[in-house]
Amino acid sequence: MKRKTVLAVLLVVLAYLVAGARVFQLLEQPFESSQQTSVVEARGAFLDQYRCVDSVRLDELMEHMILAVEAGVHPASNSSNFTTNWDLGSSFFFAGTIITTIGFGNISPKTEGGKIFCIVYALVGIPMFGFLLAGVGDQLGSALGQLIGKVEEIFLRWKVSPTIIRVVSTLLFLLIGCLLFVSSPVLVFEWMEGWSLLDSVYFVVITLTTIGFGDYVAGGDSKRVYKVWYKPLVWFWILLGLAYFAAILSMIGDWLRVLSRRTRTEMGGLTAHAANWTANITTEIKGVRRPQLSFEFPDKPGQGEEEEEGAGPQQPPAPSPIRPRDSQPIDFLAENLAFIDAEESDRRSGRSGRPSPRPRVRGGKRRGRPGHSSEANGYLGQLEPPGRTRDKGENV
Ligand code: Q6F
Repeated sequence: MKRKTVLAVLLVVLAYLVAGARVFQLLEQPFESSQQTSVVEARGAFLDQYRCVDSVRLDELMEHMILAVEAGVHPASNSSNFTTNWDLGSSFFFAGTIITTIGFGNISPKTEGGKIFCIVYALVGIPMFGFLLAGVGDQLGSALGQLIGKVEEIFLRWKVSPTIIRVVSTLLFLLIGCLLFVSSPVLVFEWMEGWSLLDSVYFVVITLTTIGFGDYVAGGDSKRVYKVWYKPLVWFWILLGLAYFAAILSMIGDWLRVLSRRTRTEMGGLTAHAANWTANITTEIKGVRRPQLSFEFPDKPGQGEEEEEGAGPQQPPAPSPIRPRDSQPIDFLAENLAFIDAEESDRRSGRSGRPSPRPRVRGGKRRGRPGHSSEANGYLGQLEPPGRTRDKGENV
């Protein structure tokens, strides 16, 4: 990616961060103040009711309780109903939050040995899990692809236009995936955890994006007795759901890239730069495209970055002429999909104007979480909406 582009994207991300910060502040700060007031009131009421209690002693006790909670011990429980955070099931769960990079943080190592082992465990486990996820994504992609492929065949027999088939396939991919990995788990969580609908959806998204706040943890309520099948089911859901969400996030990334390409082209239609853009953007997108799962290294270690700065005009993507968004929404959607497709097949067939037919690995550095980088990015590419991956010829 050119340095100028990086700066532009940096600015957009900064603006996004500031805007997000402002919104969160407006939403959360009033609630926080009300909590603050209520806790001060409760303390006052307690001291009023039990006048023999020394307020300094009370504060000391509360400090102690807070420390206990931070150390993962529930201060309210007496020694008879003491529950450990580190039984085998919980430790297994903890290991899972490491290698998936979800990192809920509801339990974390407090000892030096635990922290050191955690470092080593993560460095080996995260790539290993990425490898597994790539395989799962691959299988899931072909399973979903087969299903949707049947629908596509029916549509083809009806002589429905490829454009509509493409849009329908993408929508089906979204719909089936959401049913399997969002809606039904949400119902299960509402039932098993007693969470509200919002809390359940929030948990699903925060978990499968691997953000993992840890404010809600499925299977983490020590006061509940869970069914034996529940935690294994959550594990299974995590495995498949992570692969699905990775594909969704990658798809949204594709859309954003197309959007930025369009915006730039439309804004600059009158400037002298216009002619260069297709070439530039093509290069950029190719640079950022997710690499296929590959353990090969780039031909030469240092190759890349700078050479693209001077890259001459490249073949523009064949379909998707850029014109203002005056067309129907479905056309707009299909055009963008077609554009992404063109990029994809361009890249696959090596029509990139680059000597090396191999996708470069450096694209793997983007997209946030470490677990989703490098070869793990392969799984982003494995599970894709049908019609985009399978070259049927009739789709473009
Ligand atoms: C679980 C558990 C949760 C909390 C430490 C995420 C893997 C399912 C537990 C699960 C077990 C014990 C999730 C599995 C991953 N949950 N106890 O297995 O006191 O909170 S604790 Cl949600 Cl990555």
